[in-house]
Amino acid sequence: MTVQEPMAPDYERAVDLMVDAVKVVLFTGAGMSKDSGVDTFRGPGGIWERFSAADLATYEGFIRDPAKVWKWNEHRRQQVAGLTPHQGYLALAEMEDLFPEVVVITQNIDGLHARSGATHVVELHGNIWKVRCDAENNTPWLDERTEFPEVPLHCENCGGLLRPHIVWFGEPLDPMDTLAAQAESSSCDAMLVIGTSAVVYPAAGYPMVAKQNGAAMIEVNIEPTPISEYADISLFGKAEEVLPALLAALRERMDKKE
Ligand code: BV8
Repeated sequence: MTVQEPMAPDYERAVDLMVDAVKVVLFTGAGMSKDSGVDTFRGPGGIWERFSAADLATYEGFIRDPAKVWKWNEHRRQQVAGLTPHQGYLALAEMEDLFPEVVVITQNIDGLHARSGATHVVELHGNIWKVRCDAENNTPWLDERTEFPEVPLHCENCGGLLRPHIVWFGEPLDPMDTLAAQAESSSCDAMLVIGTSAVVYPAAGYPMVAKQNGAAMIEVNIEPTPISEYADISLFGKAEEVLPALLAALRERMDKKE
């Protein structure tokens, strides 16, 4: 059986689906940051092939060994701190000039969307640069240190454990974020689904919410995923290459329209 090679991206068809959109949602996963040097979770060399999600991305794992989770957090902060968002990130930020409403819904915790100029970002799984007190379960605050004086970190207020403001497996997402993601996904005209294996829920459900509410769903990935069959079109290629090419095709079509 010959494995069908993914087709070259059909940008004109993607532009047909997006050009008249009023609201566009940009839904992203770890593959969006791969070209900036951030490891993905699944697939060749992925994080969960090398590290245990149970130890590093669950509350039980954190309570079992908080120092180990804080060392892991410190390592990922150091991996992300000096990174420059690639051209694909900048292309997404520039889409805010092309459409009346652009909302980013990301599963990523690296903060690269905001760093690239995106102005409306819903971070479904939290943010690696925020912490909160586990004992007081209070409002998270920004903590941008890439080296910690001691691990685990303790709350200066009550002495309890600090925890990363990250959503671990088995933990609920912030209701404010799920409400926003549901509202934006169900009212957008087009959704770009970029760099996600679409296996983690409830996040992976939002592209289907968009589709069921009549939006055009356009996937950007290096390989097919479980939602490829539901996408109006899949643009196969790297985010740092496909997104600038898509932006250029959109600009060209919009200039002609004027
Ligand atoms: C919850 C922490 C309930 C942050 C993460 C059985 C069936 C179904 C669901 C479940 C189940 N058992 C348990 C569940 C629920 C579980 C879940 O979905 N598990 C999955 C794995 C089966 N979900 C949860 O636990 C969620 N919480 O359900 O709570 C609840 C309700 C009320 C009260 C109590 C509890 C919480 C989920 C969040 C977990 N936290 N991470 C961090 O450390 O980063 S998840 C982790 O996976 C990351 O957040 C990541 O973003 C997310 C999804 O992964 P992707 O982003 O898609 O990345 P991945 O590596 O998988 O894929 C990369 C993609 O990019 C690939 O497709 C690749 O082809 C592509 N790519 C690669 N290079 C490029 C590229 N694309 C473009 N360009 C490139 N260059």
